[in-house]
Amino acid sequence: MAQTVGDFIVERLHAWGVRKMFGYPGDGINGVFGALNRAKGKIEFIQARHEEMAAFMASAYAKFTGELGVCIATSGPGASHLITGLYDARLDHMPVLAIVGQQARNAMGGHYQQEVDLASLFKDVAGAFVQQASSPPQVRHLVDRAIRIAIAERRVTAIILPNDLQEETYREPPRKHGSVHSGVGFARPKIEPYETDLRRAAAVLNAGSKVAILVGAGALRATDEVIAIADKLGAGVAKALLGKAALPDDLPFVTGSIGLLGTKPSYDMMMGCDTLLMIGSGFPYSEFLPEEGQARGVQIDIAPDMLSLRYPMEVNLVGDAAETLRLLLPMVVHKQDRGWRDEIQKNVKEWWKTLEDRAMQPANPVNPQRVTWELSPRLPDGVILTSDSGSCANWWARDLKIKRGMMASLSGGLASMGAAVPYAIAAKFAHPDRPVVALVGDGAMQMNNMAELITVAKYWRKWSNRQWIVCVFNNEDLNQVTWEQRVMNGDPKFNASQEIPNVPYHRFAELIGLKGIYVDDPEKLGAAWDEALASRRPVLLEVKTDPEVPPLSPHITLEQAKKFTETLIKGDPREGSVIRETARQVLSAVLPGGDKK
Ligand SMILES: Cc1ncc(C[n+]2csc(CCOP(=O)(O)OP(=O)(O)O)c2C)c(N)n1
Ligand SMILES: [Mg+2]
Repeated sequence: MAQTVGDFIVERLHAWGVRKMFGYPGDGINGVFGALNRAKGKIEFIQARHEEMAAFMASAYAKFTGELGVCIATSGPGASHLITGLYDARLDHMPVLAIVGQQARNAMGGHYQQEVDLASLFKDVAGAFVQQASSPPQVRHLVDRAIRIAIAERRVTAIILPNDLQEETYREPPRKHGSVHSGVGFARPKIEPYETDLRRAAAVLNAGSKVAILVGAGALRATDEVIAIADKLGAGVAKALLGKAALPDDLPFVTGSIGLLGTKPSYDMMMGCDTLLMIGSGFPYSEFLPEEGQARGVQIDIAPDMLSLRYPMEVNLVGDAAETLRLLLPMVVHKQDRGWRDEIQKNVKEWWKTLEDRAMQPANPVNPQRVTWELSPRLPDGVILTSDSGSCANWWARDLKIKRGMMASLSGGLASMGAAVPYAIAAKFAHPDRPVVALVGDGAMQMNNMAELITVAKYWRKWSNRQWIVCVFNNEDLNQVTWEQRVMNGDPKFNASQEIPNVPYHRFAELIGLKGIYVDDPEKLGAAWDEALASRRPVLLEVKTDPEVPPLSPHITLEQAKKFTETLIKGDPREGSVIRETARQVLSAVLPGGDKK
């Protein structure tokens, strides 16, 4: 049989090194699925329950491997379902290629079934490169460009394939005017700044006496270099959410997460520093960085458009984090005065005690902080950690003490619900030998993570390491937003929008062949984690957690405290228990390190 366009595409993807593809079938893309079948496993197809989940998987696969993530869907609804997952990749700068079907060329423009203007639909999310194919010889350069641009620019790209074209016999581009003759391959360049700019950066860093470092996902492969420069500068290091695994939390000068999900030592360090060194981070909230004019700034980022975006920097260096730091290190002088660092280390030590105190506070029935607190010392080597968006992301960011060699990621820029389980599945396809733990709220579980457990049930036997655990925080509430309504808006909890049904998640897991564990007693949490980690079958650990434990930012402004008090005056439906729980935690957070505004 002659090679079809579908066969050629599969062949070409393979030539580019693609070995895995996440997706869902449909007649708009059958020509490529037929080719995948004929290719006999050269590229493994992983079937999700929903195209959005396949796109999250492609995004997470790119995060956990550093390679291109690929997702595939049919025309119309399949293609439109991909969009949110693709935005996740787009906002976190991940290289992802989406391959989608389209109606037959002769039908297009005919208000035909499942005909959607996909080039327009994908134009924003895949703006770096989106093209609809119209003839066989065109497909070669569409694949080559879509992949090269995705990898080189760390962007999302898309190819739209009319279904009849997929079945046509492939033809190479003819040697004549109007043909494009492209090729395969890309070698990542070494990106580093000029020496004069490095010297300017070193001068700023050497002049400072209180240096704060902020690292993000761009520093994930620069752990040793960040430690080395932090040591020389006598600095502390805060970590943006996507940079959680950049530095281990057992280093005494690592202040942990920053921002709304952040820690007090990170906040205090930023408020007190005279110099800010930011490495590979797009951390969005400027109010958690020094006030303009307070500190001199140096930033290192591989993407020029991310420079001087959150804080006006004096020196902006375009470069790979590790390469740039290696060049910078010999120019930086070891600071003799370690007072600043000692202070940071003292704050960090106290903060870990505060977190333990908070985790051990009684709650009704289980304090959600204790769930992650108990997990922390039990984290297996090399574990990959994911979290959904919701209150558990606070505990994931603050309480989990990550160690060297572990990986951690979530939907950062988009902060979308529904990403934790697909991320945790992709983690297994990226590294089948590593344990995986995902934290998920009950709302996010109901939204789509529950259905994706069926994907786990389908594939887990293929994984060489079968430790795969999803921990569900069952609080019958969309808790993060409940607290945002209370604290940010001064509104009481709106039961109609916030309360969600109680579902026996662990029993659902059991129904589909996974192991289910249920805990509603804080004293049994440790043993439950031990049991889950010892299981050689994927586990759903359901914990009945208290929605009245506030997932609050480390600094609460007086303004927010006032709004919160207003909610009580307006009559929050949970007033009694809210007052009880928050008297312990919220107000204590306002008073000691509270913002003076
Ligand atoms: C797709 C999507 N829809 C809505 C939101 C807004 N949102 C953020 S967290 C959250 C609540 C999540 O509830 P749950 O999963 O139960 O976690 P909890 O906060 O209760 O721990 C909502 C609605 C979002 N981030 N993403
Ligand atoms: Mg919830």
